[in-house]
Amino acid sequence: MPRSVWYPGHMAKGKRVIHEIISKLDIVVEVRDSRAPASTSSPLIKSIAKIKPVIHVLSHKDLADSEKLNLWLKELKFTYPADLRNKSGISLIRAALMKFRPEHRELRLAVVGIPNVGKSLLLNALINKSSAVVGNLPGVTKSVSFYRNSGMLIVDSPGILDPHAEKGAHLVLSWLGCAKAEVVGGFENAALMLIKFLTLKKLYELLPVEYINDELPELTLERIGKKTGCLISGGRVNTELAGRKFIEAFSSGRLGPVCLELPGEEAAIKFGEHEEAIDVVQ
Ligand SMILES: Nc1nc2c(ncn2[C@@H]2O[C@H](COP(=O)(O)OP(=O)(O)OP(=O)(O)O)[C@@H](O)[C@H]2O)c(=O)[nH]1
Ligand SMILES: [Mg+2]
Repeated sequence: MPRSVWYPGHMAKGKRVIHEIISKLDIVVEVRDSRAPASTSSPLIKSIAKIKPVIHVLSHKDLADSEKLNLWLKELKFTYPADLRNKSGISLIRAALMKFRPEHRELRLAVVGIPNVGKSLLLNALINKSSAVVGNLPGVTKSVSFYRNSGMLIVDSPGILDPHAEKGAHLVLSWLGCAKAEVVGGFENAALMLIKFLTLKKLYELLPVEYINDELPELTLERIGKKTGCLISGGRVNTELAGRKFIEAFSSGRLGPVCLELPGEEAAIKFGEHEEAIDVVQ
């Protein structure tokens, strides 16, 4: 099966439009997720940073392991952690942005990032209005749109992924709800890889069962399935549903705070053995 990723037309178009309007902006805000500050970086940000000032917002601070997040904050420049649901961190971000406002007009900025990191929620907080649509699925914003208030003209943009990224990068994103699980072989596969990852990192507290078999993630998923009522006839476990429930609990923070990677680490995960599971999802 050919190697492919989730890269629907609205992402390609969004990328093109951002590049078209970039020269008219004063600054760009990149949103990443505090739980994986490297894996959730935007594939566009390096080229944008060559031509415009950029500040970085690390969303989901409320769901991140605070000690590990602090290591990232020491490492990264122009970076602001935020709990966007509670609007904590917004005044510092606004103050940092307003330094780039020209005297004669409002500040023009764009919010960019991969899917589901909180771009639209940040935009709403900055303009003090619930104008942009927010939703807990990747791919809610499908086009570039403009919003205005509080001395700012802000461009919201669709979440854009790197179509050439490693499979491991997409796995991490699927655990956080930033990429579709179908791309990495479905929820069962994404969950098995997450169990494997958490076991390798000895993050047992994030696994919602007591007995964990280090060698057999399938057994752990089965136990999770039994515990969460994912049973089918004959007392067997619906492993796809169990995987879905586990991934949803993990990504929503119900299993506890987490930071999947540390500064200096190359990537959160590199598993090559399931390459054949990759497929196109539109
Ligand atoms: N707990 C928590 N949830 C957040 C935070 N930021 C965003 N969310 C949630 O993440 C989900 C995605 O938020 P959006 O603002 O729609 O994300 P987006 O980046 O615009 O997503 P796309 O338009 O799909 O690319 C929503 O359910 C938000 O409530 C945060 O700091 N903490
Ligand atoms: Mg959005």
